[in-house]
Amino acid sequence: MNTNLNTAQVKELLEGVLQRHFGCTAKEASKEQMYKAAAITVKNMLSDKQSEYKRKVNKAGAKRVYYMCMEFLLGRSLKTNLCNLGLQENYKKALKQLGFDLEDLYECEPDAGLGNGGLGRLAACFLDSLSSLDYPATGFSICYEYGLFKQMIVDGMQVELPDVWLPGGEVWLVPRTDRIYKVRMGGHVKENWREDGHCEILYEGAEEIEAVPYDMMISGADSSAVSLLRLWKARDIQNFNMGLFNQGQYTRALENSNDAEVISKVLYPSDNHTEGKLLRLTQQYFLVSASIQSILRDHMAVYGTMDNLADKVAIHINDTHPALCVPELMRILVDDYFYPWDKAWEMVKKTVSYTNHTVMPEALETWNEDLFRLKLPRIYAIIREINERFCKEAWEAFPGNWDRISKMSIIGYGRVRMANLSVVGSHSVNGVSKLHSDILKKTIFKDFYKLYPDRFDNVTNGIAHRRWLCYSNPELAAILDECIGDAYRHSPERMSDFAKFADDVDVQTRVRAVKHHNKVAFANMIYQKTGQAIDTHSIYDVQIKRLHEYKRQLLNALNIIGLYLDIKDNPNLQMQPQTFLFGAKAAPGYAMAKRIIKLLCMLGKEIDRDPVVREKLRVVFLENYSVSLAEALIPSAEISEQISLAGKEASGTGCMKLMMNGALTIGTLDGANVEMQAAAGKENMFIFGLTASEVEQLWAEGYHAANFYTGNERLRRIINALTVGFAGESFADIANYLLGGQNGAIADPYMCLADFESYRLTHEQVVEAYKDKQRWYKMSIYNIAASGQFAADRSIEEYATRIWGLKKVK
Ligand code: 26W
Repeated sequence: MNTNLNTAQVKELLEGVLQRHFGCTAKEASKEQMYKAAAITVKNMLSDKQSEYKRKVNKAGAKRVYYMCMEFLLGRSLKTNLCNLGLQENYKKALKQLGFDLEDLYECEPDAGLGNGGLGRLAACFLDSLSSLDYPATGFSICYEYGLFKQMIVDGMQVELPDVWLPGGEVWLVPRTDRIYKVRMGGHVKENWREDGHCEILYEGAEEIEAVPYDMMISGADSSAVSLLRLWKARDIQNFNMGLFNQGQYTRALENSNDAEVISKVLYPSDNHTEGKLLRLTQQYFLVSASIQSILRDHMAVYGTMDNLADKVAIHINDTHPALCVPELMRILVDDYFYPWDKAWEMVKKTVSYTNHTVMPEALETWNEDLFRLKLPRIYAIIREINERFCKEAWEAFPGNWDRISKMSIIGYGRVRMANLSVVGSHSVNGVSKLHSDILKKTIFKDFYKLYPDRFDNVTNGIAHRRWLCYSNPELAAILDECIGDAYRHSPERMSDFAKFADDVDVQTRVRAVKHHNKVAFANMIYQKTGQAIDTHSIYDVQIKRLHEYKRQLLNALNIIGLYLDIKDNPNLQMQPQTFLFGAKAAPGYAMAKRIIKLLCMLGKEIDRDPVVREKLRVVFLENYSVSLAEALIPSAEISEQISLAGKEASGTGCMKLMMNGALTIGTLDGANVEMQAAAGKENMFIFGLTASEVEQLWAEGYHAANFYTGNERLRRIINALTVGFAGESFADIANYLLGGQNGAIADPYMCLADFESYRLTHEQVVEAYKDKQRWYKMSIYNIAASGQFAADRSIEEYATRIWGLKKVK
């Protein structure tokens, strides 16, 4: 299908879809119907384009990458697709003629929130780049009926509501009932040695579940490629009682049919924390088994042999969640295609690669061995075999070193360790920032690094710069277009040319005017939605990310309390008005995270009640932080808070989005901040606090949080104020958490108190710098110019060349 449509053709398409799908004319259509009609026209174009691209890839015999991930945090699609296809203007005009405003239609689309945070959003940004750079790619995930919960704040408390995204979101999905696979779980396996020398594996009493694919087309910007995102939905076949159904007892027949379908019901809402629940393991195997079957079927259809699998297929496991790809691929190669073990193992390792996204110990997945064996008996047997052979290899490398080998073993102390499985079964293991990749080699994968030094690599994360800059901040992008031309839209490294304009007062003034325009737009949006008023002349100081102790929203809160006390002490205090904006969801079972949300809300409430304070200081907790909210907020942000305890944040990607939109960063030397500072220049970022090695050292020496309390009067007052509380609620529990004294827990485990003074002083410098607008916007321009390095296009080129061995197909 032609994607060069003029306005009349767009109109005709829209009217046709309205008529066929909704039986109405444009005059009769509601906004929702028109949104759906627009989405359907785009989906159809992309489907055609995708088929055409697939033919080209097959003809070229090109290698493909399959990106396996339990999460894809896509957000909305209509705007990105129209922009990528260059159709936004013509759709706008056509819709206007039909009596609709395209911006209004964008608002009709629900976010596809099939992810928790960084990991899932990265996967979405990567598919965008893969399409834009003409690499053949497919993403695999689960078609959760409910994505990440909707957050409501009631009296300062987070309340979770189900995220019903499918009415409205389903228009992007193409059900492929011709590509259903069966996934087997439970039961027993038996071996049957046949006369031809092959061992047949028989499954007895196993449960069979159908995996039904729903495909989404992921467009690229002015490219030939369209990536496919295949989402699996579980369908029960066994428990559905056909007998009853035929007898007309519909409801009874349906009663049992939900068992297996819970697999794709809901996304687990915890980030960086495993719960070890059997359903989660079931989800993981369901995703892996259906996807590997789909990959191999398509491969056979094109090549008719598995022998060249590793030359034509790259399978990437995004964190350990899809690590069962390794034994599942072994299973099919050995059991179904009768490859000898060693040959199959070489193929698997050559095919699979793995990215680690966190070093938080509570995020490392391990499964109870007995549970695992019962649920996945064949996979368990295969992992045993992999492990036995691996331990022999390790023994040869480290003879007699039991201790080391038992740490590296895939099964140990009654647990199946997914990280070890991932390292052993991949040819490449990478971290997501320089610092993180170094930490991996020094800590959790130290022994593996000794054994396989060449296997370890780094690919620093990146973001979809077209979505996060060009499409969500078009005014800023227009300044770049004018100053340096628009080549950066496809070659983000070209953004560095913008540095030449850092001292140009006219450009500074324009960047400032755009920032102000975006601040006003955001304030208006929030006012309309919630009635909360934001002072557009205050500085927008933004911390947006999942709520986690290590990310230290609490450190930010402590500093705000200090400022609050200052104003209470001296109501005439002259200061730059500051608005602290927070967006964060807490995992539903994460008590401390929920308390910190409450603290931020109550602090905001107390300040709001005080007419003197609220002129100078505001705390706004934005409900239900999501991709769409981020797209509206980030263009307006002035200060970016990246204040995790050094060594904990693997990379961070919000930091990159904020930098690219001209915010200045206050941060620790953690994750990608380290490389951001190197790129933008020391003088253009505000770095504070302990470094990762200082943190290690302080732990080793013994960290005594209470010493910081007794030694710092300001901190003492702040923590005492926590105990007294805000808006009628005491936060003595948080004071205790910081100072220890309860149940022998470590006091202040993320060292907020150790970093407090350095944070406070640096924050003062940031606000001081804001006074000099010329200096501020010079720094801002340097940051924007340096941010091209953090585009996902750069990350994907690195993966494609160094790890996956892909070639572009144009
Ligand atoms: C099993 C529970 C669980 C769920 C999610 C464990 C771990 C995760 C993710 C790996 C957590 C995550 O999203 N990590 C983030 O990944 C981003 C993309 O690489 C990084 O930028 C963030 O620093 C990292 O926290």
